[in-house]
Amino acid sequence: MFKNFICLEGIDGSGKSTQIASLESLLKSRGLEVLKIREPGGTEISEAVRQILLNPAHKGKMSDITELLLYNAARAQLLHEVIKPALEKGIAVLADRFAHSTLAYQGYGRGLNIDIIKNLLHVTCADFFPKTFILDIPVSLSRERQQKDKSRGKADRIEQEDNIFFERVRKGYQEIAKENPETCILLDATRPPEDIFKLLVSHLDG
Ligand code: Z5A
Repeated sequence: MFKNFICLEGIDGSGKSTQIASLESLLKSRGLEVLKIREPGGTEISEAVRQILLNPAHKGKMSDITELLLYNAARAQLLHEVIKPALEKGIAVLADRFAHSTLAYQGYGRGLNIDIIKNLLHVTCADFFPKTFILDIPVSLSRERQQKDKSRGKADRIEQEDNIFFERVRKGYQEIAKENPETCILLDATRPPEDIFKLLVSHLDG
């Protein structure tokens, strides 16, 4: 695990972008150079893969295995072009989603074999795994926040899944945190953003 590689995970609307913005300001105020990334995407190739993955026109057509491999293809390219070079230069990398999204969505959500996914993630990421904070909210609150957020466009292919799918993803994240207490911290993200941020920083500094 890389100390300067930090990832925020959670279901849609759990507040990842909000916490990343606060974390970016804090790390910069501490004199660190910071790079923000979001998955899938972040390179020309990975952004092209993102368009394929999230396109609502592919709903019902894309196989679960294709989905699994495309998320990992986008990630492999991002690691190669952006994350590894940045970490090697001492730049702090803040990630909006990383490998645990694949375990939660494709593993627990889609029901693909967890051990196969873990092996695939080792092929994709080698030893590049971040310190991870999982923002935990009920699916009903996730939906509420999505509806309130007027800046959002039409729901993408994954957002169009039903609540039962997102319940499985949420449980998956809870399971991942239980299995990896050293590297994955589960935070109650129903609390106000400032409270969540204080907790997050106390874990980072502790
Ligand atoms: N996916 C996958 O299946 N497998 C993979 O391996 C990977 C991804 C990497 C990418 O979506 C989709 O790909 C994602 C998982 C899947 N699909 N889903 N669903 P994306 O990149 O387009 O979007 P997102 O990552 O899901 O999240 P988001 O919409 O950007 O949400 P967020 O960053 O977590 O939340 P936010 O923008 O910070 O906050 C949402 C709203 O809530 C906003 O109005 C805030 O002001 C408000 N907010 C935030 N925090 C709070 C608190 N604490 N209280 C009250 N209100 C708050």
